[in-house]
Amino acid sequence: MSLKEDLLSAVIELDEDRSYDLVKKMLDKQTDPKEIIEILRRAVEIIGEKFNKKEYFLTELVMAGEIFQQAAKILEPALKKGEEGEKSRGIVVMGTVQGDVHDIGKNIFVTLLRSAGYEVHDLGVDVLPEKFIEKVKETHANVVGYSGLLTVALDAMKETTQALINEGLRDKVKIIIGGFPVDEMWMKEAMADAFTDNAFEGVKIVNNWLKEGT
Ligand code: B12
Repeated sequence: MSLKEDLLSAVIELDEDRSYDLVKKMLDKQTDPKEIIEILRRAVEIIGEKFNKKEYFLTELVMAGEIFQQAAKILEPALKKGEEGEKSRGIVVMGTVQGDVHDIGKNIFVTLLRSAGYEVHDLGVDVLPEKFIEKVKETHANVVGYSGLLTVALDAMKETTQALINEGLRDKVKIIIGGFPVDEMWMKEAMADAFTDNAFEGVKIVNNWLKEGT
């Protein structure tokens, strides 16, 4: 079995120690950290399928989230390599919107943004619109990112953008939304500027915005 296959099955089997050892081994062998993130993401997806088939339960999903988080911490220095000493490329305020606690995907996006050189203010999960407002004002952010995996997250996204409009901040930021059910309809309803269900793609979108100057 290759290290990649081994890592995929270690995460799916929720074997924490083996998962972290394999991540370290792969880094030692110069595997691209983005490739490792992709394996972790795929493992969580498979765990989700097992959950749907009732082979796994909520505890396993939570554990999968923790393994992902810890593995991402091991990867962060490698992802940041080459960016050291560079000044921030822009400021991003990010959070999983009110009513939603899913954060694995959000954390991937945050990790990738930080490794691409952005200053990211991660507000966590179940974030109220006023928290976004507060942070945007405080940091003079260029970009705001909403994550949401529940259908009800759309309402929270709309409310958050409405709050930005009410505060006169909407024209000062670009808004990107991501998560499981997001699509063009969500983007329009949430009055956002872009959507994606792929964190790597999300970083490209932010790069393009900030190249153009927000
Ligand atoms: C893991 C999981 C959980 C874990 C979350 C752990 C954690 N720390 O996040 C726990 C157990 C807590 C959980 C709870 C619940 N869950 Co849940 N969960 C999942 C599951 C299996 C996987 C989600 C996941 O992490 N995927 C992997 C990540 C990497 O993918 P991702 O989030 O899409 O992120 C990628 C992109 O979307 C993107 N991205 C994400 N955010 C952003 C943001 C931006 C700006 C950008 C650019 C990109 C980006 O980047 C990532 C990589 O490319 C999904 C089913 C599935 N297969 O998706 C259900 C699912 C999302 N959950 C669901 C439900 C219903 C719930 C509960 C209500 C269950 C319950 N009865 O209690 C609660 C809700 C609690 C709440 N208030 O939020 C439903 C949602 C249905 C719906 N449409 O509303 C799903 C779809 C399962 C199902 N089929 O029914 N869940």
